[in-house]
Amino acid sequence: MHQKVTFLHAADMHLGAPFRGLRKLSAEWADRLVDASAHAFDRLVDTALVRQVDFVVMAGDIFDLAKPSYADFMRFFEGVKRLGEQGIPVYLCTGNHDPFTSWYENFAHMPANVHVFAADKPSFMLHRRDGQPLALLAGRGYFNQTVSKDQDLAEGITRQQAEIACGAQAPFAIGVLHTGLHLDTEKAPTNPRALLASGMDYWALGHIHTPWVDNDENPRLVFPGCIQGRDIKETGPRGCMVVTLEEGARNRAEFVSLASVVWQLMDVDVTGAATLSDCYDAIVRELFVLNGKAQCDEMVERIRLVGRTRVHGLLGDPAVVEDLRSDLNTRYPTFFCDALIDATEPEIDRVALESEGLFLATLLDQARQQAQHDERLIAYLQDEFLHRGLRLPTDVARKSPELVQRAEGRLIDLLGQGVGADE
Ligand SMILES: [Mn+2]
Repeated sequence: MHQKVTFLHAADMHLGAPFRGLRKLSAEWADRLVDASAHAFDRLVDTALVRQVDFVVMAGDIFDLAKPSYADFMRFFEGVKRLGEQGIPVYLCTGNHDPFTSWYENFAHMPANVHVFAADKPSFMLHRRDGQPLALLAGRGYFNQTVSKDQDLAEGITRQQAEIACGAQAPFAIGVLHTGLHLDTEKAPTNPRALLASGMDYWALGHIHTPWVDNDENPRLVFPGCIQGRDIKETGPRGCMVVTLEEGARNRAEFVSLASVVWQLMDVDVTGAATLSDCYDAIVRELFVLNGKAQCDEMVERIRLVGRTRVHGLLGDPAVVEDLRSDLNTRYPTFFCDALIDATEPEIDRVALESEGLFLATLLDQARQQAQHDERLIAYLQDEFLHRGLRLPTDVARKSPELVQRAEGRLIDLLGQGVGADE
């Protein structure tokens, strides 16, 4: 019979994260996000119970701080205890936020189902089911906050070493590390090829906050990401992986969303909006569309208004934009817009301008003709950059249509404001 193991792989829970940046804008939303982290952790425990996993692996940064608050510690303690009551062990390693040295005192008080990997050397554990070896677990945690970037935490972690240390063979072998892998070379990096050659079936990794797998078809190196996004750099759903390893089959890592507040960056196209109220309606429509896709209760979003609109001039006034933002935040309490950015362009009525034969129309026509000859435009820019001792960015050719459009908008704005005119 083919053996099979199912486990929950989580990392970077960052319990107690203070959401400092957001706190300056809205204390209420910063508090909501602190709660959201704790709720995401509770949901993690619920997921493990509902899925009846064999065990849970946590790959570091369980707490945001080296010295967690009593409330955060108890939240964690109660959660892992609930797992223990259903016979589910937890195998964990420490991370750079909550290294071994600062946790050490607290380990003595962990429920008996929690097993912590050593941090001064590789350590090995054997998980049994019905008395039979099912999985070897091998890992090593962060010892203190500054593991040297030359120190390879994966060194000595192989299936063979695990078999020797545990005095047993098992159908599955799982590595557990908090590492930057090759994605963050500042934080205990290690070589992915060496991990794949170690004889481990699966590496449960932590540190990278965005979900990442080395291979969609057969994931072996996996970051589940953080369980709750902390700022606008951590957009989209966040959660954990439910992993199934089966003899003779490919690995499966199913992402399970846990965050109740999701961060989003959104562009709202307000092309053709004739009034501020049209802009407002366009934003609200887009908010609900995005929220439907985001699998979350609440959303913090950063909105960029784009497109050509008659209200471009009005939106140039920061007070107007701020009014629009605060109106949104008052009327829709499940969404919070942390910043509203105007990136609109003025509406150009070319036909009208050209028929009047204005200076502006002639100018725009010239600009448009120039823009159509890409190589001439690039040569001109090349000269201008050289003249100033600068190197022309390599992506300028690809971006040129967008740059020309922006330059055009800027020109119309400046002429409209009378810049350069005698005053
Ligand atoms: Mn982290």
